[in-house]
Amino acid sequence: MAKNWHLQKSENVERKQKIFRKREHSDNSSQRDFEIPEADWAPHIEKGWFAARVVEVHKKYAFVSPEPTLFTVSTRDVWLSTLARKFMKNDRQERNLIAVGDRVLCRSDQFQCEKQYSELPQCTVEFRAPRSSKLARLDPLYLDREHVLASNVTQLIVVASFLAPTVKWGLIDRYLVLAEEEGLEAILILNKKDLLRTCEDPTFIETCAEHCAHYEKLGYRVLQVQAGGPRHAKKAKEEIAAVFRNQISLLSGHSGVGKSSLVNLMKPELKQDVETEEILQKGRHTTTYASFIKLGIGGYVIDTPGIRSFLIRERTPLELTIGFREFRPYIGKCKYRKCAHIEEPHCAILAAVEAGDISRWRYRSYVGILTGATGREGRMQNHGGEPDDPDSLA
Ligand SMILES: Nc1nc2c(ncn2[C@@H]2O[C@H](COP(=O)(O)OP(=O)(O)O)[C@@H](O)[C@H]2O)c(=O)[nH]1
Ligand SMILES: [Mg+2]
Ligand SMILES: [Zn+2]
Repeated sequence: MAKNWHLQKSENVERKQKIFRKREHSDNSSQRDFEIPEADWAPHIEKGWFAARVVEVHKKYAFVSPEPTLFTVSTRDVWLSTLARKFMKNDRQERNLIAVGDRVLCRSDQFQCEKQYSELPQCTVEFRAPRSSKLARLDPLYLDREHVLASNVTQLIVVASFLAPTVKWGLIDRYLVLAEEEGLEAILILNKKDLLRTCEDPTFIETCAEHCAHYEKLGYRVLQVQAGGPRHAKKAKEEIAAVFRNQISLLSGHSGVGKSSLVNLMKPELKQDVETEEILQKGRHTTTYASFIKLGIGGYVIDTPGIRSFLIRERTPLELTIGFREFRPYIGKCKYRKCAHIEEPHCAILAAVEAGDISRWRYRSYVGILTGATGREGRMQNHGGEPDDPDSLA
């Protein structure tokens, strides 16, 4: 199996190089002209132009909220926006030129009657400020292109439920890799603690306790809470609020784990729909698009949709070892410079796993991501569900 992996990997490298060569030669000017540092916006600002925050991105349009100076956005003041035509090209490396959390410069279209197809005020997004951080997955339609899920967040909150749905440690690790790469603090919230209390499988309970303790040992903050469900206690609220307050948090995790329930504890400007168990079992998601929500306790949260496919772009073993913080002390200590830490002799990481200094399940996560064996769940459903649309913003 490992041999096959090496073969597959070299083919992938070749394919990737081809893509990069193509990119170098393709006209990527639309992306370049679109991104302008905020300090350089002033000469472009004319009457009717305003700074805003992207609060929701749909396929053909986005919602933005005016934000004259940073962190003054009211997510109740919503404008319907489209992207300036000149930027609607299909030669870009990113599926979406704008993402939730982007700071943008908009031109009001209030008086252009032909565009009036909504009650909301309308505008065109002319420029975007560079992103201080971004979270992206691979576009399920074009695997050489990124789908930016959110930008400019200050922390990543990975939400999982112990049960219903059962926690997937591998998914948590994939999110942690992204956080490490972006230099973002990641916090784990393990929800539905009440269900764990009534669980009758002692091995599962033990594994959960061990894994949570291990993440804490690695330096991640871990909260075990009950955000909703029957008779949920209010006392967890302050502990949760302390995590969200005055941050721009990106909430990620499978549908049904309790993300909206968590947001609703933080006095959001817009109350979030909480799925009923019945709807969840049928597999329908009401939160389809990520949205930027102002919290009454201070700060903002971006709630991401229940994404079925969370495939992160290919990484070299070196890139990936950086995403696993406990692997870092061993970087450069293997016999072979290009060691992938799979089966090579005198591998420092394999030795650390043997010695118990790196946990076996974190190591398995590493191998899963490296070989592309994890994260493909439901990719086919998604593939069929999303139309091939070059003008799509989402
Ligand atoms: N038992 C229990 N159910 C919860 C808890 N938190 C949320 N739920 C329920 O789980 C379901 C999904 O919650 P929701 O917040 O919509 O999850 P989201 O899809 O991640 O936004 C809803 O029926 C909630 O009532 C919890 O701590 N315990
Ligand atoms: Mg939700
Ligand atoms: Zn190695």
